[in-house]
Amino acid sequence: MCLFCKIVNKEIPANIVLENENFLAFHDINPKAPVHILAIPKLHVDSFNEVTGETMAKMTEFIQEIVKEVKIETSGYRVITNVGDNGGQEVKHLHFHILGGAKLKWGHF
Ligand code: DGP
Repeated sequence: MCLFCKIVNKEIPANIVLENENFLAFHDINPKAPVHILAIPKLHVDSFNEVTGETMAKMTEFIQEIVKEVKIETSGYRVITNVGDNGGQEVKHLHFHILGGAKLKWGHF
């Protein structure tokens, strides 16, 4: 079972921000910004390459709930999903990084 599936199953602890039937959000263990949350589908999907439009529609609403919950909706934030080697994806379970709480830098190569 993959690392994030273990977090879904509560076999590995995580600092949970929001949870519903289909999705889970928790603080990144190695934050790259003052706010750094990961949003994942509970059902395993390898990456953005495989996700369905149906799941993405629900994921969008879930991420919108998260940014309201942690009060970064108006100050601004960034949503990123890394895919594959060039994208720098380390954990092979689809996750969206939600970064905020400070002015973020841009440019990655
Ligand atoms: P990515 O490089 O896009 O696959 O990002 C994986 C992220 O997952 C990375 O920012 C660190 C985070 N991470 C890795 N292991 C754990 C863990 O056990 N718990 C938590 N909360 N985050 C983790």
